[in-house]
Amino acid sequence: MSPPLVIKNGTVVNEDGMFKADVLVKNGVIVEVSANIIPLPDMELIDASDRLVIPGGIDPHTHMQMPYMGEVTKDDFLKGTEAAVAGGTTMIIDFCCPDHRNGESLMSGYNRWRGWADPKVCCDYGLSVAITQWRPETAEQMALITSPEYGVNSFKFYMAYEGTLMVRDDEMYRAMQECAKLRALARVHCENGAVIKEKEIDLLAKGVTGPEGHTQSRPEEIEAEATNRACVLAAQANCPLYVVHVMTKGAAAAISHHRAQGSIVFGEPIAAGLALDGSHYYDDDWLHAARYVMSPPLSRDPTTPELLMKLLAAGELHLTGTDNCTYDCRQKSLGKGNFTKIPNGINGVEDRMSVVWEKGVHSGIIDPMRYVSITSATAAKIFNIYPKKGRIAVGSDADIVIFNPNAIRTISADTHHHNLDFNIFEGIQCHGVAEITISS
Ligand code: DUC
Ligand code: ZN
Ligand code: ZN
Repeated sequence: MSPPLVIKNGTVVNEDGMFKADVLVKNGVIVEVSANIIPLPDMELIDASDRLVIPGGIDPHTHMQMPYMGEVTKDDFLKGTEAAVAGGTTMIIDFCCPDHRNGESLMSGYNRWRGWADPKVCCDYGLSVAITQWRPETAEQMALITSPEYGVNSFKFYMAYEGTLMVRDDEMYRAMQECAKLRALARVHCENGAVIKEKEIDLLAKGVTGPEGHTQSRPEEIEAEATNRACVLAAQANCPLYVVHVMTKGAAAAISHHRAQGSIVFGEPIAAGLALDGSHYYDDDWLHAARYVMSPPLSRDPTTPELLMKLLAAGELHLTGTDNCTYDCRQKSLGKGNFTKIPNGINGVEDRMSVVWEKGVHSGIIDPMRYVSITSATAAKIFNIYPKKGRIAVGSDADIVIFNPNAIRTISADTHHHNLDFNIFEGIQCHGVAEITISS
């Protein structure tokens, strides 16, 4: 049991206001937020002068320890959550992918993921459960896993990765109807897996084998088309929709269009998409280019990252994640000679809080309150854990970051906490550093 903790002299920032206040924490919960709390001798004290006191980040999109294509992502639930906490994130929502296509029940997959995560995590976490096939037993299993005992309230659908994770439109539509019945959220990876597969075949036949083939097989229009289709199917099923990793202007435009029709759609850009563009896929160094291979790919339009931030500012997009899915250089090298074999994934969970501050607040596009909204509060609301998470207030969990907006740090694999031998943000200078992270 930790002693009570007083955070003095800081500026508390919530999504709807910022003010000078001290914060008192007891037993993992915030018990007082007021001016001039006098610390007692048995209390731990943090002086937050010139610092912001913000809700711990919630990263709604990670793949820790994920088995895929015979490999497992390098950040397990220990290293991944260590990296998260080091960067000011105190909760992740990870994707549990049961082998449902081969008959594994959703509950068995859920138990597998809990078995990996529970002994290792050093912050709170939740699970979104992927449905990779519609089977006679799927509806019943969805109902069971969304019961209060298990706490799942969202499902994930992949419109890519044919033959492994991808669901057909009819399957997704059926499952979305079920989501609507259960009042669960449908989260969708929007790409056209069938067309991508044909494009990959064509490119390889033409001798395009390097990482540039990855982006060429996935034109931006394909993400926009799939995003539109997901929005249409969700509206037909009367189901709220959450589009994961919005990477392109076209995908963002599809979301805006459907929101304007009255559909409930949330859009999640990721740290990588807010800071980087697809020019990396054409780097002369094969390994450099391969490190950025993820799906959907980084946008080929260099003006996309800033526009995505502006759409977050305008409320057209809603929250930020990372798609943290780390494969190291050895694993990336499995795709030498055939870009389709490069494991898809990038880092982000450690650097999101700094990258979003740099590209959003430091650049002058958003204010600190909007920053809190897009890094924690909106995620907490969408996943029904607000204001326990995502707010500095009496009764909220003591997931708190002491954030120094004046500090500068340069991102590097030499200093990061990931279990990864590179960092896609290498060399980027960020104003804004999570100096102390309190998890409960
Ligand atoms: N995209 C990736 O790049 N990796 C993991 C899964 C995904 O959708
Ligand atoms: Zn995805
Ligand atoms: Zn993902």
